[in-house]
Amino acid sequence: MERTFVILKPDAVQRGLVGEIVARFERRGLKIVGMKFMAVSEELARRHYAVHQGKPFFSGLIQYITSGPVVAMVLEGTDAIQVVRRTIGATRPAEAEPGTIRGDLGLEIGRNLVHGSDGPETAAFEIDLWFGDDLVAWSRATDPWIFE
Ligand code: IDP
Ligand code: MG
Repeated sequence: MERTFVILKPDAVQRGLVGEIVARFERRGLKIVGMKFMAVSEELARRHYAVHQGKPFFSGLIQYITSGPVVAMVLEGTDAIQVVRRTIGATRPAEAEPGTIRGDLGLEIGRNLVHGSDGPETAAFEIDLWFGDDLVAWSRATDPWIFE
């Protein structure tokens, strides 16, 4: 079983899309093991997006992610990292497939609604950065009908 880290970015919260987006992950079968509604400090934003430091969009990205509250989540499931990335869709919403979150709900790269970890090392780093040990391992009643 794999875990991955997700952010519903400030535009998702401001547009009232939290329920819509969480519902897509739930329906997919992913299990919520961490979730919090929070303001993002500039320090946390810079650490989270450290790999993008120096790129032309970096300061705009920090401004975007700190511009309002977010919902941070840890999701668990079979191949959760890849499944979440594919459920979210391409970074550029205009290129994201219809049926994906970005492909159904977004238009611009700087307002692309959701973050999902891009690999096992990133997921481990991001889960630790945002949640530490503040996760809930639980047995879900539907697990046997979702996980074989
Ligand atoms: P990802 O979120 O699909 O993993 P990354 O390439 O890791 O995409 O970029 C992180 C975030 O930075 C994107 O989700 C987007 O919000 C923002 N971003 C990336 N490239 C650009 C750009 O060219 N212009 C504006 N924002 C960008
Ligand atoms: Mg990324």
